[in-house]
Amino acid sequence: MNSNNIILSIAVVALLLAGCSEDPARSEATAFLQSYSEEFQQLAYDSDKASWLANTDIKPEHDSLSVVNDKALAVFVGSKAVIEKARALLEHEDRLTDSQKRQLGKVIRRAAHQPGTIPETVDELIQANTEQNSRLFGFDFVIRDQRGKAKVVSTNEIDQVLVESSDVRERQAAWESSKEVGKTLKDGLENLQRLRNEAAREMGYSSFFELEVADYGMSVAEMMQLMDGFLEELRPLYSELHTWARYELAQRYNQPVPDKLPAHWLPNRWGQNWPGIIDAVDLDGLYTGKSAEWTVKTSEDFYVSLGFDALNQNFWERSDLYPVPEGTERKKNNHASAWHLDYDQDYRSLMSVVPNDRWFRTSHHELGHIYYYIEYTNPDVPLLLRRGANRGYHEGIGDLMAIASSQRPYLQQLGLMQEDAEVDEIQWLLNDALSSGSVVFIPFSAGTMSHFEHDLYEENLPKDKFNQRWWEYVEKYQGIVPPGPRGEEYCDAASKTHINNDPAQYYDYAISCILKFQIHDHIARKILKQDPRNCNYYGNKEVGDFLKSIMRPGASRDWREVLREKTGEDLSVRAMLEYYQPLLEFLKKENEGRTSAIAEL
Ligand code: X8Z
Ligand code: ZN
Repeated sequence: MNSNNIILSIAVVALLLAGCSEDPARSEATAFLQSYSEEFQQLAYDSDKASWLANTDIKPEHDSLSVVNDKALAVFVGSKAVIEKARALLEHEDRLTDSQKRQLGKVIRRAAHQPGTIPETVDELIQANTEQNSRLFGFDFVIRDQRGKAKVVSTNEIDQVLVESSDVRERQAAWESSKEVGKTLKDGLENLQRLRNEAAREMGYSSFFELEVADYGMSVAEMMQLMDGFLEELRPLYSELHTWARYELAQRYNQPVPDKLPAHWLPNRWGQNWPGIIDAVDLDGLYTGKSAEWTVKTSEDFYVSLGFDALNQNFWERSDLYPVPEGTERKKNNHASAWHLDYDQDYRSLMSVVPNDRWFRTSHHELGHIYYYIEYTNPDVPLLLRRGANRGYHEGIGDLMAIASSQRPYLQQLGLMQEDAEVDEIQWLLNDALSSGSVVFIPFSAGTMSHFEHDLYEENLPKDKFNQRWWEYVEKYQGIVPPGPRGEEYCDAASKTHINNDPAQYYDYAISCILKFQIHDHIARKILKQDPRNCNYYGNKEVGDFLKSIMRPGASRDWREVLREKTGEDLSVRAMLEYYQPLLEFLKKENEGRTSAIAEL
């Protein structure tokens, strides 16, 4: 055999070997990811179980237990060995599979929340997170009656005053009471700002904000551009709604028409949605005589009608779905959430459902998260990719079902509305634009929240500017002003749950809002062949299959590709603007001769 033949033979053998055995870089990644996932699953489960207890029964001993478990998880996910191995594997990126690269990205970003190279900071951060949560949800909100007698109230009760009362003084008292909690959270927020940034910067991110944005495969500048684009394109519609509301509410409260909307005039503590303003559409009234249990069961039934399975026994036994009965000492986190504790069959929801429109929608929203968990918990999706295509998708599925559940044909089918009920289409649409996750939500989510958190982390906003900056953005984006001076003794941003315990991620909701209109538009027009403003998903298995095809791969596919494949479009406000087009025409006429207080951005 001459030397040429020898070289040829080696090449043939190498080719054959390459064909039948895996690239060593891939095998190494497979082995690492498998052992990481197994350990992660166990530790995360322990940490989630302890955290569940700390959120459903707030007391110091549960906080301590949660801290211990969080630390054990952090020691593992942030360990130097994990960071070094993941980085080393990513050095040969081109030899890894797409799934491996995605999983390693998740490993790195998880480590960046708690890098083991700065253990004191990580310990402090875990302690501070837990304390902030307990301070937020352990807080006693107090309202004084006309005789000055103080009464401890729940946030559900504060919300009820803000939705129902037409007494401006009573409204102001409720609104002010809802902001008191912020004062107690201000030092904690400053501490968290420092610790979160230290952790992210240790791993090379410019800030904690950049770390959270990185999960979308986007830079901070790209994310802020996306938010600013949403704000600009929806501004004309928002401006008309804002003008309309100024005049409408001034008349209702018998006050002069203000330039900017006073915060306490609005039916939500942050002005993020304005439900219940339209007299012609009494959605809360639909739920008179219904129970909280009915609300959650009806949401489940909606999903089941589309071909999803019934929720497992574990969900019904372990979830904490209703307010703590009066006279009970226990305190719980009163903000709705959905949990996937073991990345497998232990999924639960934490809510405080009472039978009204807000909780009807919220219950659909939370079950959207739960059904997403169920769908991507399948053998094709590795544990680390059991997530939404991006976090916005996770928020979007349940919100989509909330839009679907508020469509008239569905409400009629449930018997909540008479078949022959006379409905003023435009008033219905107007109510819809003011409801949660709709037009008035964008200035809050893409504007106030995203810009404030951007500044908090990216610019290290100093504590003595927290409140000033917050209100600057509330006025600029939402056209809302406080009822009186709000100096730096307050921290009104921190009265919003997410600022404390779901930080630097509120753009998720803005994205989910835009996205859900695109998916809804596709379902209504292409699958149901019905009007997107008047359609019924109930019982349609094709709709269910379409949703499952989005949910089932979890985070194993690129979110942009999924959107393009499923709707034929990139992320765009088109569908949302079309949905509200008749409303824009109506409001322009309605507002003729009135001045707008919403300037162009
Ligand atoms: O926090 C939530 C959900 C839990 S993931 C209830 N939402 C945002 C909020 O309440 O501020 C849903 C819409 C926006
Ligand atoms: Zn959610």
